[in-house]
Amino acid sequence: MIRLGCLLWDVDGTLADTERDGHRVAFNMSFENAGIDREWSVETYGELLKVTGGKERIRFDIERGGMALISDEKIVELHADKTHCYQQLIAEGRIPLRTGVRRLLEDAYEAGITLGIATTTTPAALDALIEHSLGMEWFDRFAVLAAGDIVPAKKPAPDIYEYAMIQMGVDPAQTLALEDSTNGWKSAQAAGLKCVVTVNDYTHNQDFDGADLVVSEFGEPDQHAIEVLSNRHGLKDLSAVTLDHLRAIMVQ
Ligand code: XBP
Ligand code: MG
Repeated sequence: MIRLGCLLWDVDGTLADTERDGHRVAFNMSFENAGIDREWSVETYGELLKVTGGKERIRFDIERGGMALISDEKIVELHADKTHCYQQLIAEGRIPLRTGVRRLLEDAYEAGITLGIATTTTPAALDALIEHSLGMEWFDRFAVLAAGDIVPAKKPAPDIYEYAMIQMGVDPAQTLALEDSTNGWKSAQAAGLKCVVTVNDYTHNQDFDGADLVVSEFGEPDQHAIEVLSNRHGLKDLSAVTLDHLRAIMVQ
């Protein structure tokens, strides 16, 4: 029987709703700091999210004519300032964890399940979120923090998941990915992983065909019931996603 041995967590949109009020705001701050006449609205940012990675997203906006042409060197500089702005926003404690994230992390940690991070975001941005939203002790509780340019191809490529699993020495068959976007789900799927998706305002209309479970949030058992968008294993009692549900997915 296959057991749940490892949980691999996406960051942006999964641990916390960082995109609209975190990354987007930080990009706009960096554009202003650099004297670039461009502001990404909530709607525009939704379109740009189809490209993962901040530097890649800026380049994409330039290529589609949204932002004036700047050199690759300038993009790297701009993105470094964006990361700095993002760290400041996170340090202000603006972005809480999504519901159920801390509960699931703590339950899994106490159960001895290996925990890891597989994200497209920059390591410094990830570190800020762990320090200010999760807590310093989590730096030691994750077996790997796989992030950003550590692999050449970002999600939806499987590289970051594969890298994380090699680093941790875990078996894909015992590993479950937690994601929020179609790019993330495709990345996990291509790495041979089962996947639970927790959608948000930017991703609820995306395609998650074949994902193991798709929910509005992980939720809390003593709060309002979550919305279940897809439940291909027919899991019961889904008013909130629990560690038992994640275990049940692995034995299917
Ligand atoms: C989300 C992303 C990232 C962030 C910005 O990745 O696509 O690009 O929006 O991060 P994930 P950087 O959901 O896999 O965590 O600007 O630091 O690249
Ligand atoms: Mg994400």
